[in-house]
Amino acid sequence: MDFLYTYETLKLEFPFNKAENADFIIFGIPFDSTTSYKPGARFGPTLIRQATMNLESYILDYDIDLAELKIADIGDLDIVAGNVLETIKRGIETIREIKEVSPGAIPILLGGEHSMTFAPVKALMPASYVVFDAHLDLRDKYEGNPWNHACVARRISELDVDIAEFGIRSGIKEEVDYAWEKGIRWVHAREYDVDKFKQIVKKLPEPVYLSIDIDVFDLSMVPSTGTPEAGGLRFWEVVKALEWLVKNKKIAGIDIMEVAGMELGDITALTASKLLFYIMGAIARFGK
Ligand SMILES: [Mn+2]
Repeated sequence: MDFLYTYETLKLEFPFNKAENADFIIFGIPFDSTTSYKPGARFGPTLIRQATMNLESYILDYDIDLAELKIADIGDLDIVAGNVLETIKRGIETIREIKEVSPGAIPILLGGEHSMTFAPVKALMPASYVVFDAHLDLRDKYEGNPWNHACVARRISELDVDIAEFGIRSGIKEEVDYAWEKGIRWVHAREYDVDKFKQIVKKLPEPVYLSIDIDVFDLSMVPSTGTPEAGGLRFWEVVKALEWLVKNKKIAGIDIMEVAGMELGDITALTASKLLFYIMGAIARFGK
């Protein structure tokens, strides 16, 4: 199967690795043209894949071997540097192709800047959007651009999708007011725990799209990201919430975004790759 806008790149090496009848279809969007602080998210998909080479495919606490799952990696999106909308359009097209080839597959997007999350959400039209992020991303415009990474949750809110945000510790008054008006629930990083996550997410309609901006973690774990913020979450308190999520809600799609970096072995990519393995393992182990 050839996808219109993807090309071969460093691929995750799982034995199954074909799109037809896959359970998980991974693809990258190596795009970072609206990044406002630290650049490098265009290298995220490659760095995450490369970092998985450090990991065992067997997940100890799940007794699951990812090598036995139907995982396909279809490569990276052929992006248009500097052109957010054209790249999003190609992303939407690719997600639609994925669903045609393998209707039961869960697409997993590796970013790339967070603006790209609009593509899978628009293509999949889930009932809810659950995001782990340091930032509210509810600005109407940033630097004059409504498609800036800082506006992605706002654009998604306009699709009539229920939204809940976790691990937040950065935003402006306009965003807080907008969240209040629109009934968007958000939990500050210092107030976050798995019980709060469950209380909010259990009320959300299915299916759920899950977005993880890697900057939700404390910056000591993810120094290479577009806009790092101190005071973030720890690894297991996110994984435990995700286990509950996949057990209790149908998942439409997933992304891991804003992994930047300039060198192989980057800490941020190592964090993201471990999370990617846990997400697939958790769905295989507990998923509904
Ligand atoms: Mn963020």
